[in-house]
Amino acid sequence: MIDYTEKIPNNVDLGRDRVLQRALEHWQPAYMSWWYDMGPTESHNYEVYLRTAITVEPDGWAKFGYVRMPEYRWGIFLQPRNVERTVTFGTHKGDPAWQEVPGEYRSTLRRVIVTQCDTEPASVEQQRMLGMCCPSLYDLRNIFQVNVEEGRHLWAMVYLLHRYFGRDGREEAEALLERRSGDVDNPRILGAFNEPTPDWLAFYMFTFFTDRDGKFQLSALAESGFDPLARTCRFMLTEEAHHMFVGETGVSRILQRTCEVMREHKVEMPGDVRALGVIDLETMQKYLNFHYSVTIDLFGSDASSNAATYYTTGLKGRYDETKIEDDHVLAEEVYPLFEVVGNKIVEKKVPALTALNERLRDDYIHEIQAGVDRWNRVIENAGISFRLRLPHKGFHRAIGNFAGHFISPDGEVLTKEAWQNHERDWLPAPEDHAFVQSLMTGRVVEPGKFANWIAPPIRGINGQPLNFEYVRFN
Ligand code: BYC
Repeated sequence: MIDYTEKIPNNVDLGRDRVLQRALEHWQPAYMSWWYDMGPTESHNYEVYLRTAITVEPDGWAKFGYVRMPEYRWGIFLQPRNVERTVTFGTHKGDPAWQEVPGEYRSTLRRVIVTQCDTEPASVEQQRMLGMCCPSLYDLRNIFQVNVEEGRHLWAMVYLLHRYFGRDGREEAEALLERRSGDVDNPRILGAFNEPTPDWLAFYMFTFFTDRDGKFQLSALAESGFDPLARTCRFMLTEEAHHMFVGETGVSRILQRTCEVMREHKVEMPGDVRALGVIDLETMQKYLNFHYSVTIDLFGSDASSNAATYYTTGLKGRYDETKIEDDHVLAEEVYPLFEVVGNKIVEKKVPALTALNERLRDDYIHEIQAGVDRWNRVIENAGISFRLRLPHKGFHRAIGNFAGHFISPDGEVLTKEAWQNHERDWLPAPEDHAFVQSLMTGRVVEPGKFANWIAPPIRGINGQPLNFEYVRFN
């Protein structure tokens, strides 16, 4: 059990390292100040029915109860150490896993940790206004749960920076509280984390698509030969599952509500559907296209020498590395990539080591497709013929081989003009955003009530009923 009377709850024996403890206690007020400025708007007096980690054991790792959010106990939890763990891939394969940072990999490792870490506060910043237009208390509680846990993930990574990277690490930890999502002068590091999340449909799409990038990246880092990073990421993954659940069920509930209204009123045309106060399926497809394309950019360039270095040096593995049956060195392997030649997309085999970003992206796409299939079953069960589709992986890309090309959702290489002629059919236009936001002008906070554009969930949180008072406003 984690001791919650400590200033910084932890299972890393922080009390034994006074210097580190003081450094983190010094960072804590800066974090709180960031939370007050950039955390959920107007939430400081609310009491929220939240889960808090109390142990890192797989069963019963969290407890539920009301918490005033600024008093949430953001702690540092690592999965317990396995003393026999070895590096499982790359040139150090078979060596004992590192408990300290290997000097020669210090700056590379720091860069990977900072990039991961930067996404956590970014997402809180992106979502900070959404509580003001929530569709129910249940959903409000869920977004707050996601937000406090992203805050905890920031703590998890900042611990690594402070503990293992000395002064540079402390400076990076400060910079993490200074960058701002979407800021022109000091933006967040990765593209998708500078995009606004202006409404709840965007929020659910983000938690379905982008949090799942988090899952895949954390899984790859959980294979790291640097053991403290691996153990940190393992525990973060436990919390991540709920975030993706919020996204998948959120979109699913919107689809269900739209389909119910379409059937009840026998309407199909987007304008008629919108007139009934629900989100048309065509708009859902456009949001999907946007969130999918900006999220697959997060995996980096298709061919990347950085990715090869991360792997060979044992710092970042593949998804489910230890379950893959091959030599875990990949010196001889090849992997297919796609590139645009003239007006065609052609396959090209490259050394598998350089294609590791693409491979992780493909693993991700495979899992995403299964989620989209589940959404389509909601539409199919309502007897409606529309189907959601993942666009071609070259569609609307800003990173990698497809960047600078104009690829249609069907995978056709177009001219810039032809693409622009269709852009409004494929991506949310300002009027689509305006419509979605017009449904979300105020918040629905009566226990058990849900906004007209979304169906209630099947069950409440932690066995509580749907009309439970998930948030008390005081
Ligand atoms: N936007 O060699 P390349 C999550 C940069 S989400 C802007 O292809 P590499 C979460 C790249 O940084 C998971 N820049 O890159 C979700 C590099 O710059 P430097 C986050 C981009 O290194 C929801 C340059 O382009 N975790 O946890 O192979 C809520 C050359 O690129 C982008 C991680 O990403 C982009 N989209 O791969 C909350 C894991 N893509 O360094 C949380 C850690 C690339 O040359 N990060 N660039 O200046 C990594 O493993 C790698 O940095 C990347 C990029 C996979 C992101």
